[in-house]
Amino acid sequence: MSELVRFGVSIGTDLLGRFDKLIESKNYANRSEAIRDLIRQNLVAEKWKSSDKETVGVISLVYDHHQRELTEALTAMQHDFGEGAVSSLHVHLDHHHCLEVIVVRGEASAVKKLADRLIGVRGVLHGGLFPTSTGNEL
Ligand code: NI
Repeated sequence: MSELVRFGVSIGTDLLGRFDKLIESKNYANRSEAIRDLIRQNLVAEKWKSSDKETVGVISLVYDHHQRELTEALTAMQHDFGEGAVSSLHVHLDHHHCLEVIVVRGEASAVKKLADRLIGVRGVLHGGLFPTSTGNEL
């Protein structure tokens, strides 16, 4: 961890009051930790905007595994992504439905493209991409 620096921030009382209520509801121990998280959130968001930076994403898919050739299609797409498809977790939700959670590492644009392809497969009922980070430069 790098050296800590203290700095002053000028902010209106109304805005600060709303911020304090927000961080209290999110159980932050103090303003400093809340502000650090806001900064990190913005840094991660910026990284996802530049297509050539290495990122980590979590893709979730809920699907009906009785849909013909669906599981094969999802598996083939992950194989095509190679080592970038780091790991996956499969949950049998009920007789029909499965939840798959896939951790993906690679350039943001490639991860987004893979997520779109997976979510677009017929029989996928709900899907999402949670953009996160390698943890570097945070
Ligand atoms: Ni299943």
